[in-house]
Amino acid sequence: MIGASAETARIVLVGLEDQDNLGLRYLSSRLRQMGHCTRIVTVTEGPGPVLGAIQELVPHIVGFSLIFQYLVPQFARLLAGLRANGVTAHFTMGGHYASFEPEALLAAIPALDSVVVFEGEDTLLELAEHIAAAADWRCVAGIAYRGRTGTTLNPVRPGRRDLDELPWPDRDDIDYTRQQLPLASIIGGRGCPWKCSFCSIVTFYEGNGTKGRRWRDPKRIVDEIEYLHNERGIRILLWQDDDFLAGGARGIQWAHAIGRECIARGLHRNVRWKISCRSDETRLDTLQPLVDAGLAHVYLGVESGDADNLKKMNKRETAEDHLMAGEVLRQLGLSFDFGFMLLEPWSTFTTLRNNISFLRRFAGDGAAVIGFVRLLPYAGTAVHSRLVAEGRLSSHQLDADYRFMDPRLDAFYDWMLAAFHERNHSPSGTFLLLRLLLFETHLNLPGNPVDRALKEHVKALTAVSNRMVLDMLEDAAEYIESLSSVPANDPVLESLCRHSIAENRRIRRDLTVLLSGYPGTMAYSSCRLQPIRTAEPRASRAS
Ligand code: B12
Ligand code: SF4
Repeated sequence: MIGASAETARIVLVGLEDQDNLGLRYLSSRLRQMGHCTRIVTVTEGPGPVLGAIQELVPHIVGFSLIFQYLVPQFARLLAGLRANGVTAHFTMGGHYASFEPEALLAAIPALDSVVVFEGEDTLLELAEHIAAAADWRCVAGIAYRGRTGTTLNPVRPGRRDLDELPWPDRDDIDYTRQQLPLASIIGGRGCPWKCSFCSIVTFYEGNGTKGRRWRDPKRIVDEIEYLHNERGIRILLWQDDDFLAGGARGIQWAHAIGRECIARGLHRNVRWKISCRSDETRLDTLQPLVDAGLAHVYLGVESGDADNLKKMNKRETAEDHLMAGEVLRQLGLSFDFGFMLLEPWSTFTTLRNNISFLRRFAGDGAAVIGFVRLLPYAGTAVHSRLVAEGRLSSHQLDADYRFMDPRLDAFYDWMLAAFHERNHSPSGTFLLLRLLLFETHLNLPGNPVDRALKEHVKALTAVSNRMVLDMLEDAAEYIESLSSVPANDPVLESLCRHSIAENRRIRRDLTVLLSGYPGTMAYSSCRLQPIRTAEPRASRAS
């Protein structure tokens, strides 16, 4: 039925938008390509802004993007609020969690009419056209809905092989020029050939038969970059490919082809890139051509420095790979940050200690800010299935959770959340500020020359903050391991927690003093815009 509807469909799209939400923006551009009318709204706690958009557009469908599983309760409240306000449009939802657990989602959100599984561009289009034409939408491939005898899951719609058939994401409503340093998200390909046990990327794209990596054409990608720079003023590109260099020699050739094309069009002078990749791909000969083309920042999926953890995570990498990657990034003079899961469901005090000493070697010098979480078993991942098989998966409002094998590690985790919440998870906490400052002080753009003194100062402060965290982690781990069980309100742990918070505040004060001398920096604005938050919830999501 695609394209056959005489009726123009009206669709409001709702989702979280920390950075450009490319999922929603690809959905919107595909719908617009076929002549339909869309509006994108950022999800909020109350129904206000979404309701406003609905009242203006009077949509046939409201589509919600659930890429983050932890947002289920917030979406449930939002949808209930919209229904309570008299909205009768068809409500559908898509994204990773929605694709893996459509039945649970329909049960959790009674206001939902359907769920779109896996990539949604063509399914949402067909659904919208059926609904706008008042035709029966229950036959649309790639959706789930409540049938008479339970959830009906229609046959999955096969994904497109050729991503170049899709129009560029719809960015019409974004005013990039309002940003201090305009930055945009872009995606060069979809999927990843690796099989890390905590990651849902593999199973998500396996789900609609597009397993592996699909690349867009480098020249067309650079057309999009050229448009973003020339027409929209973009200076920083955030590549949202999960692993930009995935795919072996072919993946590297593809990345280099983009780099060459950027240089040929002169874009390397004014546009800088951030990519995500693996440590074993972080080699001088691979990255140097990308640095020449504009690469400025790398996010490394390190995840662990302990051999047993890395095996459980199926990372197929070693601590040495990570350390070598760190050296390459230092040699190239790039700023970098990294994902790290200090604890995973099979952790022991030995793996914990190994991780702490790895972090000291990896970033003790302050080249990157040390942050850490605990592995969460997201739906669609091998870890999730393994915990189900072991009978260890617990769940709170659909947010999957677990307890450690050694209950003292639960006590350690609770302590860790309280001790570092302010530093690691507050919107203007030391972690985010130092990350931003490391990025800014390495960024070499015309009109934004590197300030060497500030750069050295930031690195030194980062080293102080990192060492404080590692010392605290070590002390708490050693103390807890020496106990047979951990009493509630243990005075030693409480004192360590207070000490950690006080030390972090001292470092943050030094940072504020330093920043007051650099009022032109993004970090300064970010620090002023967001006062520090002091709450210390035991939120499993903060992991
Ligand atoms: C960019 C990104 C971010 C950005 C935010 C992006 C934004 N929207 O603001 C940042 C860096 C902030 C981020 C943070 C986090 N992220 Co993130 N992130 C991504 C990433 C790498 C790319 C998203 C993207 O652009 N995809 C490309 C588009 C085209 O695909 P898509 O979003 O899946 O959309 C398609 C379909 O899902 C579907 N669809 C999606 N929405 C809808 C809606 C409707 C109505 C329909 C019909 C269809 C549909 O159709 C779309 C088009 O085909 C994904 C991985 C990935 N490849 O998707 C992880 C991912 C979404 N992140 C993930 C996680 C875990 C996190 C964090 C929790 C990490 C952490 N521990 O802190 C945080 C939480 C963020 C927060 N604010 O609370 C997980 C989510 C797992 C889960 N099930 O919850 C993912 C899947 C990574 C992974 N490998 O596991 N993230
Ligand atoms: S964690 Fe990264 S490398 Fe591993 S499967 Fe996911 S996207 Fe690929």
